[in-house]
Amino acid sequence: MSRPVTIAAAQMGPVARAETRAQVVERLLVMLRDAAGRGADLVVFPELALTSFFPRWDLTDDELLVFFEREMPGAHTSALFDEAKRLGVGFHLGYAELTPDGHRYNTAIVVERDGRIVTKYRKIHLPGHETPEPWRPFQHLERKYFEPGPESFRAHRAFGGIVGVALCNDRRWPETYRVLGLQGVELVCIGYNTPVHYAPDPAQDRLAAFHNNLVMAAGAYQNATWVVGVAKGGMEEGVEGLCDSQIIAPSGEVVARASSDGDEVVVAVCDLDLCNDYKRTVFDFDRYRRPEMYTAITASRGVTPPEEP
Ligand code: CDT
Repeated sequence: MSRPVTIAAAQMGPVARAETRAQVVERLLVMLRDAAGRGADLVVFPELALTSFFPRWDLTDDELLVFFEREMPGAHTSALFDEAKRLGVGFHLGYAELTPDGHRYNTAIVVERDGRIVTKYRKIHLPGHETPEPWRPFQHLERKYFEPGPESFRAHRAFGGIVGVALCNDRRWPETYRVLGLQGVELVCIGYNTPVHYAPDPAQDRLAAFHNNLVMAAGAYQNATWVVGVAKGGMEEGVEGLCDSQIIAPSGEVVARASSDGDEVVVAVCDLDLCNDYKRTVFDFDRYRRPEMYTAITASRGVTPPEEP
C-alpha cells in the first residue's frame, strides 16, 4: 500500500521590517503557484511568515501590534486562501495572532485543499527572555511578546493522514514529537526562525544547522513520522537566520533540502504508509513503551539530581 502526499517546503528569505503584508503575501503566492505546478498537495510556509522576526527588537506596544493578525483570513491573507482553494492546494502558515480579547500567540494554521482551517496551533515552548537585555547584539523577546499556547499538541486527520504542528523551538524538545507520536502522527509541520548567533553561548553558532537536523531527524525516526522543517532565514535586518529547510522521512533520512538562503520551494512525494514500517516494528509503542517508568517526565519540569553521598 502507499499513501503519497506531495509536500512543498516553501522556505522564505528575509522579510524586511518595511515590507508590507501585501508584498509578503505576493511572495507566498509566487511560491504557492510554483508548488502547485509541481504537484503539491500541501505547501508548508514558515513560522511568523508574514513579518520580519520582530522579537529581535525592544518595541513599544504600538510598534508591536502592527506585526499581529487580528483575523485569519484577513484583508491581505484572504488572497492566499482564495488562490490555494482555486489551485486545490493546502497550506501551513505561521503568524503572530492577536485574539479579540487581547491575547497574543505565536500561531500556525493548517488549511486543507478545500480552504477549511483544520487546526490552529499556538506555540508551547517560547524561547528567549522576558525583558530586554541590552548586552545582546539583538533581542529574543518571544517570552515578552507572546503567551505560551494553552493547549497541548494535537494531531488531526488531514491530507489522507494524521497531521500535527509544532513551531521552531518546539522542535528541540522530544516531548513535542512524542505527544504527537502517541496520537499516531504521520506528518509534523515545523516552521522556524532561528538566529545563527546564540548570544548566551556563541560556541553553539557553528552547530546551528547540525542541531536543526539532529532534532528533527530524531523526532521523525523515534516517532515514525514525516517531518517538514521550513525556515525563514537569510540576512534579515542585520541578523543571520538559519535556512536549511528539509523534508525528513520516518527513517530519519532527509529526502529534500533547500540549498539557498532565499525564497525557495523544495518538493517531495511523501508516502505516509512508510510510517507504518516503523510504527509496526521497532517503534510499536503499545508493545514496547514503559510509561510507568517515565513518570518524572510529567511530574517535574527541572532537574532533580541524585542526593550527594
Ligand atoms: N523562533 C524560535 O523559536 N527560535 C529559537 C531560537 C532559540 S535561541 C533564543 C529556536 O529554537 O530556533
